[in-house]
Amino acid sequence: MKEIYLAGGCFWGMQAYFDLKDGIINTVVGYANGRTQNPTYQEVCTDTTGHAETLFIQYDENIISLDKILSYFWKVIDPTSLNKQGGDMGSQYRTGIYYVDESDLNTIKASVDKEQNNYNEIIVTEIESLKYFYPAEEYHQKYLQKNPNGYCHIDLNI
Ligand code: MHO
Repeated sequence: MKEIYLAGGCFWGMQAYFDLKDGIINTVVGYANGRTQNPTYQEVCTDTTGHAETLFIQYDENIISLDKILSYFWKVIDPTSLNKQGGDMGSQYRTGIYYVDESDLNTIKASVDKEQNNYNEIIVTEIESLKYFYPAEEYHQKYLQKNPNGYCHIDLNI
């Protein structure tokens, strides 16, 4: 079992999207790589905590590779958009790839380089080691399963 953390805008859409993919064993939405401890959603929404809405993914690498996960990630984000995805704006909606395994870095960098060929503008997706991750409130977990008609900034079927 391996782990990766992805920020791709509103986290409940990211969760609903990746939960549909084979090999994704477990996901948790939360707040990553900010400056405050145990942030609440309300605090993160003030754009002062530095946290990014992030999806924690545990995956079975025998079924899905990190490269494949990243190719799905690129499909649903605009990596050239700074602090904005879909209708949502603010630094919590920046895109990011936060790794826990240093040896994933080559795969991540190669994936970014490949994706850059699809854009004239520079990819601004952050690539950092994971520093903090605080799981979000329970009502945010599997939000779109609980609220099937809820807001979603991405197409879940691609
Ligand atoms: N525009 C959405 C974003 C939610 S997502 C968890 C809302 O305010 O409901 O950031």
